[in-house]
This record gives sequence, C-alpha cells and structure tokens, in this order.
Amino acid sequence: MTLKSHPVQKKLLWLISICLIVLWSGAVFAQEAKITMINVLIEGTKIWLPSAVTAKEGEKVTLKLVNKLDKPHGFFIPALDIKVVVKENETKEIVFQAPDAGSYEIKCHLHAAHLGGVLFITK
Ligand SMILES: [Cu+2]
Repeated sequence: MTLKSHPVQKKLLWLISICLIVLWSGAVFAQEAKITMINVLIEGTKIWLPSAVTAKEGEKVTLKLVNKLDKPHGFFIPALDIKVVVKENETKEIVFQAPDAGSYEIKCHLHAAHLGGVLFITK
C-alpha cells in the first residue's frame, strides 16, 4: 500500500515552504547597514562626514566612501585592519562584517591633521 498525499496538502506544503524561504531571506538581507561617508573640507579641516556611524554586531556593513576633495585621502580603522585610499573625486565601497560591540577609531592614515571619527557597533 502506498501513501498518497492529497493535492490540497501538496499545495499547502509548497505554500508553507515558499513562505519560509521568503521569511528566511528577508531576515538574512535585513541585517545590513549601508552607510555613506563624505570627505569634505570645512574651514580648513578635512573630515569624513558623518564622523560617527553605527552598525549592529554581526551585520553586513557597506561603507560608501565619497571623497569630494582634490587630493587622495585615507580611510583607516586600525582595530579592524581596514585601510583604503580614496582618490580625489572618487567613490569607493568597502564591505565587511560588523565586529563585536564597541567603538572603533576611524582616521586618515595619509594626513595626521585629518579629523578622525568613530564606528560604533551595538549589540
Ligand atoms: Cu586625509
């Protein structure tokens, strides 16, 4: 004797499966921080703005770095080993996974006078 599932049960099973896949993918893709930082000059001071950015522990972080100035500038997070140079009038994107909760210093490794910032990671 073979067990045959009713066509309605099959359809219901498919519907539940599709719902679960949609919910799962939604949960995965929702954990993403997309942040744009712009390098500008304000009364003689170079700074990445906003100078304080926040992401959640473990989420995917995409930082879009826009350098509006006429010289290359660095974007350096020493504790995370992230170090890039963004050329004049260039936009660069970096992607990384947010580390443990805490605050991480951001600076420009090319110019000591370039005002730094901070990346806050929350739980
Ligand atoms: Cu700089």
